[in-house]
Amino acid sequence: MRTVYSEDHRQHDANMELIEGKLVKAHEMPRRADIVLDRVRHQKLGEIVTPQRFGLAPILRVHDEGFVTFLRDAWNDWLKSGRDFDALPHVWPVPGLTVPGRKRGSRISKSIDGKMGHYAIDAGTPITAGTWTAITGAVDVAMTGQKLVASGERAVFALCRPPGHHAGSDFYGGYCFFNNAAIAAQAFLDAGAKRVAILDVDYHHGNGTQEIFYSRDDVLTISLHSDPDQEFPYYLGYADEIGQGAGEGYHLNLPLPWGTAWASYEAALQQAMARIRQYGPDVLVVSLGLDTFEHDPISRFKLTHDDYLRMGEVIAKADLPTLFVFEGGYAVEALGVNTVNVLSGFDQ
Ligand code: Q9C
Ligand code: ZN
Repeated sequence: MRTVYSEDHRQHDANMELIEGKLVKAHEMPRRADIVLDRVRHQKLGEIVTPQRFGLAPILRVHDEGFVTFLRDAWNDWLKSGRDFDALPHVWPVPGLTVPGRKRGSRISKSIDGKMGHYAIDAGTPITAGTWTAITGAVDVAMTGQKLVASGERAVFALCRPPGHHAGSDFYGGYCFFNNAAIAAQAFLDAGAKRVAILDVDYHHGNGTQEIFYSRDDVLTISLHSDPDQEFPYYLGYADEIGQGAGEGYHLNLPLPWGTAWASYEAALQQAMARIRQYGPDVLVVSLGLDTFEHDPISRFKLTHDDYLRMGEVIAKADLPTLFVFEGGYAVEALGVNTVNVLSGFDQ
């Protein structure tokens, strides 16, 4: 399988993140992509392709224009406000801090701090000098993969960084800014696909992807993740979230407890694959997070190196054109092996 990769990711290199109330070194770092690319080369997975440029059009099919403009200008606005370190939000417009009954966004403060609180879901996602270059580059990577799959390749790996699945139509967070997988899924539809399935195997709930397609039946979203009663993003990812309106029944959440190992993970994955078969999509997008690994520093599942080979084999059984989009995974030294195990398990 071919891998799409761009050096642009390197421009997003945060110093610190706020995690569980504490400032620590950022887990989402350039080395994550480097180590995966090294392993792709070492295992001779396939050719490495440089992305084309797509501009803002595919992004605006999924994301709100005000949100896109905010991200484009955020670093400059932050500099102008006199700060020279990474930008993190620190105040949020909870309902008690807004006029009762007024819709979210009816007043967005002109200050960068107010804007960040409006658009961010957490304080763990720094905006840096190179964030805009990296996030538009990540979309180019996903879109280039989408084009290759749409023109007949069986499977492609989009080595996107930063990740995307926590980002929704008008919010960022969980290390994510633009939803690379959702943008690719929309592009498949725009290119003529009737139905797209998104399978999210990242350790965390794919809340952004779910939000973007929640009222629609042309994209089936399925997420296997750590129970939001225990884990980020806490407020979404419960089993009773099934979609609304036309989307009712087209969004499946499979929350699993801390400590989950392959036996129960595989049972949930088989349930997901059965739902995908029943849906009969034209194409499958996999949000490929590797933070389910037993030694991930911020996660609590127990998958092993070999389990990722099996994961790839199980996903291949759907026998669909497949775009893998890289998401989370923070046990950096193991990330290359785990990622390429899924892809080579799939390719067998
Ligand atoms: N234990 C992705 O994997 N911080 N994002 C969690 C609570 C946010 C992870 C802190 C983790 C986001 C793409
Ligand atoms: Zn994750």
